[in-house]
Amino acid sequence: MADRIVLQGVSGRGTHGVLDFEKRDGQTFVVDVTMTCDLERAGRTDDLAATVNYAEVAADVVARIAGPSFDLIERLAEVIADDVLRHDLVELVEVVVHKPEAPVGQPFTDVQVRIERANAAAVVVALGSNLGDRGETLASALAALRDVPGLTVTGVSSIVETDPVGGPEQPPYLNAVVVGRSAAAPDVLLEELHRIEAAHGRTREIHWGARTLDLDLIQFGAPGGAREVVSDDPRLTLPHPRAVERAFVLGPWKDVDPRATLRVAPGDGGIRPVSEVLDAISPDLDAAGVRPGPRWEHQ
Ligand code: A4P
Ligand code: MG
Repeated sequence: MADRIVLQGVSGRGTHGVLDFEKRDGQTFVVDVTMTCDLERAGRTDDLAATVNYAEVAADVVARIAGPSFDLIERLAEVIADDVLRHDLVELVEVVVHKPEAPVGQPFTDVQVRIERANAAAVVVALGSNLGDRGETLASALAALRDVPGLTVTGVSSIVETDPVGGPEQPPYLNAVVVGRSAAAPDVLLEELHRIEAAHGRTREIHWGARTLDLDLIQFGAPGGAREVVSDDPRLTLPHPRAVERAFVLGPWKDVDPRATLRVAPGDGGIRPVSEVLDAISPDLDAAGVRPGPRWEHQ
């Protein structure tokens, strides 16, 4: 996939530079941004929400040029790249900062810094609890997830209360879904999830039985994207094989990311919007035993 949005020659006055007069008088900076992202859905739907709004990116760039002064254009390039990578669709960004009036001391036409940065993989984690103080457990698990090295939480669903699915007779669950970006590999992230489960008193006696905390890795990498991981390894199956049939996962997932997609089969045709999969299995969440739950504690 090599779709790109190229934004060139965004310029403004800024005070970046090491020398006093640069910080005092300012000068012109020019920025080019190249974003690698999957534009097929935008092309098919003609929907602005399915792409990256380049006007927004340009406004962010100008705000950084005119914003607080940095000594180095390397730093300016880095913060611009960080801003662009907040757009979920962007997989890779190249930022070029030109400083054509730089105090070089010799005749020259331009000096540029060019950097390339990749977005970490988009990940989806489902939380469940049906033993003990369920709300407190979910809140504490969320705090622990925010502390996982290499994991950035970008969205948290509302909590739902759900009838148990499968297993022996057991109390109702509280479920929620967290989305984020992981710089850590899938197996490393799973280990962290297991560590958080254990820290919350999780034991594994009965398969599908009641538990203080269950953390499942639902998806690693956007379906069809460069960092997607598909695996049938029983130690880590991706995407999670039962997510596709579970309203208690799909409901909160759609809540936190209405545009989310899920791989239901191999190949390009096997990627479906989560909202569609949910509608197909249970158009009525209440009838599927998924009801609004309590608010998040201490958030
Ligand atoms: N494993 C493989 N793939 C994954 C993955 N994508 N994410 C392995 C997480 N773990 C994965 O899981 C067993 C093993 O699966 C792990 O050692 C891991 O290496 P587990 O958490 O020890 O056991 P479990 O949770 O009893 O089994 P499992 O298969 O994870 O159960 P589910 O599918 O999570 O179902 N009803 C409601 N309403 N709400 C719920 O949250 N949860 C379950 C558990 C049943 N019914 C429910 C709910
Ligand atoms: Mg589990």
